[in-house]
Amino acid sequence: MTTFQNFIGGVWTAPSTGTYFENRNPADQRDLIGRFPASGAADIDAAVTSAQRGFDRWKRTPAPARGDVLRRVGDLMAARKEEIANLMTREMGKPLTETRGDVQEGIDTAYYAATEGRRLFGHTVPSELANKWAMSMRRPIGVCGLVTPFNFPMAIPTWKAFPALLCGNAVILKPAEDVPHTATVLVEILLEAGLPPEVIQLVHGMGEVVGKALVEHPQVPVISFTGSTETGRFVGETCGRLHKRLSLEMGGKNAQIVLDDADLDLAIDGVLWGAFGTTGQRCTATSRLILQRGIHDTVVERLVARAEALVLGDGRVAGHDVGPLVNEAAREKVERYVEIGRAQGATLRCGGQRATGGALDHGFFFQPTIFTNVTAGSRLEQEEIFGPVLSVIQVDSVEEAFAVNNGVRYGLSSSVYTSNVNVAFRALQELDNGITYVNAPTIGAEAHLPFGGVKETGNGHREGGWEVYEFYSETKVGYVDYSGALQRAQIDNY
Ligand code: UN1
Repeated sequence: MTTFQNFIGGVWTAPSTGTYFENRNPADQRDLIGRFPASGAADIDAAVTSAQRGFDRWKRTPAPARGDVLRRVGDLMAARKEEIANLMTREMGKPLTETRGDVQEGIDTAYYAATEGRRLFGHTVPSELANKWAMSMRRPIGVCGLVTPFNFPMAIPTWKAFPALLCGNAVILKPAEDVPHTATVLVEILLEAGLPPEVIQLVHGMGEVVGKALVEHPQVPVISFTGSTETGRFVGETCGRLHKRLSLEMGGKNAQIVLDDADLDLAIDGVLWGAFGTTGQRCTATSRLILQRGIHDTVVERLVARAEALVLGDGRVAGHDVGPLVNEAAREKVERYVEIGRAQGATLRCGGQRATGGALDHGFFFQPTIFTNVTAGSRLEQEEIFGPVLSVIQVDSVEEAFAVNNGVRYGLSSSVYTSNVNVAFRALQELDNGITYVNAPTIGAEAHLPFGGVKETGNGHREGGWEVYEFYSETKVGYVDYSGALQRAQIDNY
């Protein structure tokens, strides 16, 4: 059995605790991937000390040269795409087609970051005084603590780490304990591409121990967290108290709206992919389907038939559509929500149970589940489940559809299927989400556009695209007065 280590101080190193946890395949619990460090707070201390040394050197490296490292990272990821997708599916379960996409999102993020090394734009603007120069520029901040989830084991760490590094910061990565192997490979690739070793630190372990120590560490001025809204609240309180810069990416209760005038084939393909892709374990997953009355019964009937035909199994085997949930706690949470749905009077149309029999008995499989007659405002309709459970809500009008979409505390993504261009543009304007798709599912964000949500999904920052570079850098303004005299702004010129 392989024992993996942390990467701290420029070397692969054992945890201060001397203890390790096991990482097993969620599709087959008999398959042990390896042992990973169950690190302690002392490992975070060591990582911070080293990262500060790394930062001191890296911040002086020109941004285009930092970009060159990230371009090589993209090349290395592309060369190893198939191998990485395989190990990702083995440790988190989603089918190979999806883990390939996950690696590709990392490659896209690397190449985007590489080009940003030649931009990192500031502004030059006229001064209100003669013979005076006024401009802004971007500066690195310091050591960034990145706490990442299991569902996109490669893409999400790259969304955070690559822009942080491009901006000249040092990074401490604390990956989810369900997917430590992917994070290990990512760090190997960064080093192979030429990143100076102390610029990146990898600390494995439990969120309550090392995630907490990282968030609370006074010498880590930047925290980026993707995970549950509940944990995000703790992270936010801590960072607020310590005056840290914080980006939060949290829960979702994303809806696909299908109106009477929609292309139903397209809408049904979309909801199947949005609701049951990644076994429903995406922040952007479709967990609500809002159907206008005229097409409600037809869509439900056809959708249930399609959901029942989905093939569950090991994601590395061709022909399997849906993989397992990531662990037993996730499966128990889904079961609890099935009970809540039943108790609140929703109608279970398919699924609702663990998927068992044969090889499925060894993994955390759960049947794709659809409830109809779900009432807006009920717990099933309001709370994030993070599993293969879709709630169908019937509405009479566009206005009611929009109100139901907006009637939750989350606001990540939404989708509307319609052939009416006016309604499509109204949806872009009126749906309270960070991302709205027209005639496409709630999932599928691209790496070069800002990603994030409103309300309790986020705290106003975005990942991806150009906006994330502002999060990972500090604005510095420079004034150069070459008049040779004292010029008093707001006084001498008025
Ligand atoms: C997530 O759901 O946690 O838009 C990230 C998507 C992916 C990223 C999802 N590109 O579904």
